[in-house]
Amino acid sequence: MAPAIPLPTGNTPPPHTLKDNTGMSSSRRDILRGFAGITASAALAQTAPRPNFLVIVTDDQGIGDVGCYGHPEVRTPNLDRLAASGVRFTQWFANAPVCSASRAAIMTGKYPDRTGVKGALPSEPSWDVNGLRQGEQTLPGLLRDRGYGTAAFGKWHLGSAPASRPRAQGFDDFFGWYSGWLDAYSHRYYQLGSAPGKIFHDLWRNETEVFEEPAYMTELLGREAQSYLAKQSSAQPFLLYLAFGAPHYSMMAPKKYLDRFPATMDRDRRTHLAMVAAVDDVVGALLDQLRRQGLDSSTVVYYQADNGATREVRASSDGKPYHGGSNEPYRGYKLGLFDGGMHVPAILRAPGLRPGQVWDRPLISMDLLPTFLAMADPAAPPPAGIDGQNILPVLRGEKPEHEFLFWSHENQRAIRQGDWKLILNPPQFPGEEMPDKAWLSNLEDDRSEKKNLANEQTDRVRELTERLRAWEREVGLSTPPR
Ligand SMILES: [Ca+2]
Repeated sequence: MAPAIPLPTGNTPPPHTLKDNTGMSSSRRDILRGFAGITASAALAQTAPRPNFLVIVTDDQGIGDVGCYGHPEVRTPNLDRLAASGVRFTQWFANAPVCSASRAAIMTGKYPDRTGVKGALPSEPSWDVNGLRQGEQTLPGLLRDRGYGTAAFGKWHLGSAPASRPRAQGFDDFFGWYSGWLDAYSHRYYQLGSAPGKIFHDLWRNETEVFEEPAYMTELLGREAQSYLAKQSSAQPFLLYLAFGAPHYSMMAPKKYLDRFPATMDRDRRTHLAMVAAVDDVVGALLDQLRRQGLDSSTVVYYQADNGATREVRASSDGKPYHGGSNEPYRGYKLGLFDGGMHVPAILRAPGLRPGQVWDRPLISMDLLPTFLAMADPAAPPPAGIDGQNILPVLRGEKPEHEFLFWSHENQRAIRQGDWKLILNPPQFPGEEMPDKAWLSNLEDDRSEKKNLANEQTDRVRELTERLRAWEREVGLSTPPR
């Protein structure tokens, strides 16, 4: 057994009441004790083979769209099983409230603004959209340098220009699409919204366009991922990055998944949950495949959503703001910097991590690259030029969490320090009043960001704003008008 890890001293937050995966209440102190079971990286180096990585990213799935986050109408038994065998994070943050920027942070370990990938990249049949830059240091590239086989399946959305494509960014194999979304059966991108008309086929194996018989996209990705895993052995470690296009529009699901939910359920909610159920079935098949291969104890499985559920009208079946996804209990949606936009579900199962734990302090997607690199190569120094940090010492209580976290989206800015969060130019969603231009919340007291404390805490607003301005300068962002 690993020795007990002492609790961090100093700026320790007060005990939080929360529930573990067995439904029993426990305190933060107990959770930290639970993390005494995390294997120290030095021990990993001596005793464990280099782990494989299965990284699963879903698209526009809210934290209220996963059963183990306390939403009983959702059917995700396999994600729930993953949580029971790993660590479920209740304050995991995407680095952006939208697809491309969020994925750029996963790939690079940096704030997206540093990578040049902002917001959602356009979808064009000219295959020349610039995304990740040539020479970018990426998670797959760093692992490939260390002898890993690397594959990306599913939605890329990090650029279709040759230098930005998966195989130029560290992946050996690619099966998927470059665009922001596809028709789930014909594998065609189609423009929705104010300027419809652009429709083109977008499915590729490496650099070659491939055509499939009509097949439900989530199941097609499951087929490819399972086939990839079936070829793996302990001879060479691998990274499989599996990015589902669900439950993003196009909102479609086969009958067998729809039939799991009552016909009386709201139409869009039912379709949304059916799409999630299809993803969950694939997750289950992959976990089973790892076990059959004898690879489950040597494979890190990580799951997160790229951003929160959306409110976009173009996702809905009735021409009204979409309501099929849920970010409850958080305020806001995709494209906004209230927590609902980027406070996402996330689960990590890893060798040495005690199963069935819940971590309730903030972590962020840009931490994945240094964390996985440390697992793969404990002797490697932290990569230069990144913003993320290895989370294992944080979980062991040896290192503090990030003192500050920052987000940008268009003219919105947000900063979090401890439980304080300031948003400048916060978003207005349909049916809500226009929020004040500076919105300060204490997330410990008000996790739904309902009450603006900016007028009561002017010094704090000024200090946090100064920090935000310094961060803008550091990552090369301009200061938007307010
Ligand atoms: Ca997304």
